[in-house]
Amino acid sequence: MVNRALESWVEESARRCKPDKVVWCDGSDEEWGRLTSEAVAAGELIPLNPKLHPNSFLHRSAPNDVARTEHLTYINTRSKDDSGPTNNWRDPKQAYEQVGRLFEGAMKGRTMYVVPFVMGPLGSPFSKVGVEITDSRYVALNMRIMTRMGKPALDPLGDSDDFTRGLHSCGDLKEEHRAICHFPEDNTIWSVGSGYGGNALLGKKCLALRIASFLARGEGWLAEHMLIVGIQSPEGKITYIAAAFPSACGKTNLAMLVPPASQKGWRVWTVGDDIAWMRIGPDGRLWAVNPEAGFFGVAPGTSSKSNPNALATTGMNTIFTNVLLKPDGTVWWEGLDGAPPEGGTDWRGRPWTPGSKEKGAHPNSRFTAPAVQCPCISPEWENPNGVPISAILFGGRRARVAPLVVESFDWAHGVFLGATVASETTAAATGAVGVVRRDPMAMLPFCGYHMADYFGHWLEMGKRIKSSPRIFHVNWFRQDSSGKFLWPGFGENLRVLRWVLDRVNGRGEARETPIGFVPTPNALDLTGLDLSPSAMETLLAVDREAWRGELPSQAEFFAKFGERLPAAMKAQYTGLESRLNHG
Ligand code: GTP
Ligand code: SPV
Ligand code: MN
Repeated sequence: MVNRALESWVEESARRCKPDKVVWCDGSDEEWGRLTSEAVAAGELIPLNPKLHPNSFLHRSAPNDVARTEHLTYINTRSKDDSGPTNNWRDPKQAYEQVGRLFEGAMKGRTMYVVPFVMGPLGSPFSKVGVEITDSRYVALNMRIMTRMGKPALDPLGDSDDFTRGLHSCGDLKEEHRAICHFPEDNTIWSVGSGYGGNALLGKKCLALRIASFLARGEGWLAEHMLIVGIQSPEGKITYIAAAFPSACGKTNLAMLVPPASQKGWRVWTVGDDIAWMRIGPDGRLWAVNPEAGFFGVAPGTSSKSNPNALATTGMNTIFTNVLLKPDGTVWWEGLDGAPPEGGTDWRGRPWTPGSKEKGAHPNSRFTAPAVQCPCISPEWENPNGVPISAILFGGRRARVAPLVVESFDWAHGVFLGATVASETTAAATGAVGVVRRDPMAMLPFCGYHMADYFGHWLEMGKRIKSSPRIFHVNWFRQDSSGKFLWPGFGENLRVLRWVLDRVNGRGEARETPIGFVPTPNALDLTGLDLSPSAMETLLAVDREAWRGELPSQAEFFAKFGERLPAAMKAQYTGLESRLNHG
């Protein structure tokens, strides 16, 4: 079927970008074979050892293009106010003009790929169709793994013009010629100057979070930077939770958690590792789908000990980006099992030995792998109706202050816990690493509209959900005075999840503190865990002084929003202040 709206937009884009040819992607295996062969011939992909990594490839990006560039990412609403104080903004007319110039002739000598895709399970009322026009084979191939790409998208689209238009070109890959622009009011994304995941795979952060959060507010649902996981008890009951942690703060790991030996009979099922779209179902509960079809996961730190399921997922049909290449055609990164290899080629293509000063893999090196290959993928992961969510976790990377886990008093207080998440920055975005910043709901870089309105939307959703999920805050990253993590994390996080489930089920002991309910010393099952009582005490402590010290930075953050901050959020802040000072 001919879709006139789509065809005329492709023609218009081709007139602007002037590619040598236009290729419509169908998402077939034949196409994958052709594009990967072309990419290998062009030096964009290196084939890995076909015995050990069948149908898998290494890609090395430009050294200045290895992470999201938040300072060059824009929400271009007609009114500046609507994008809010936490987003970069440009006037849409000006942005189309200025960024349009960067696209002018940008694809000369190159091929323009037209990549139709669906975000969400096929046939689901949650799902959205997008089309990305790109001059990057690497992007087209990644989109094949990360989305339902090609024919499966054109069929449901029919002749409708209701699709997100994403235009992408690598341009000259210079940061000074880079812009990742969102026009939520036009359902349009223009991204130029980067080939990196979050900047260039437009279905992911650009559509499924920034554009989707804008649509979700209008349509009464939630688009969140959250994993979705099912936790099966020894009795066989599966409870689903969603969790928002900032980039490179543990979503993929929690989504694929392997219970430690002491936790007999427990199992974990992965539904999603990065993004959740959540709607109120006919029963009044909150239901979630994973809009993605693959994982774009952090490689460093992934090992058979920390995340065996992720390793198994990457066993074949995987694209690795910016990892180290070993002479035998396999890959390596810091934190993978065993001793570092004798030698290899680092992420920049230079010879590397364990004695090298620089890392072999970039700290934000990644794997792109199909979700179906995950050994613990949930049988429900493509259920068009999603899975029912019983608890929501917010979390951050905090060396101090924030305890291992705290439960909110109610929904509005939970929204406050989410709104005040603070976390140390990571290598997932360019800029300094390890600096504490406010990252509300882990959505600071991904909210497509005014953050104060987003808080308001969360508060409104709470009023509409019947038996709303309980909201918690967790922190796996508390350190001792020598900088060592106090909590073992990874599989052991199940112990915290079990307390969360206990609370959901009206059990689980807790003490009330000014910041919320914290487990009593015996409420967590610590059998088989080698953890000193004093470490546990620190992990569950709520230090009034330290929390009073948080207040000015919370107040300063909220002050950014002025009168637009919902009164209920102000009330939560003054409530905390008075509990800390007088409680
Ligand atoms: P994005 O894909 O950027 O959104 O990240 P993510 O939230 O999925 O993060 P991921 O699970 O990939 O973890 C990032 C880093 O944190 C990896 O190096 C992990 O090894 C490490 N990590 C994950 N969970 C834990 C934990 O429980 N404790 C500790 N100490 N480190 C963890
Ligand atoms: C993140 O940075 O949160 C990621 C990787 O999940 S990216 O898709 O590049 O945004
Ligand atoms: Mn992410």
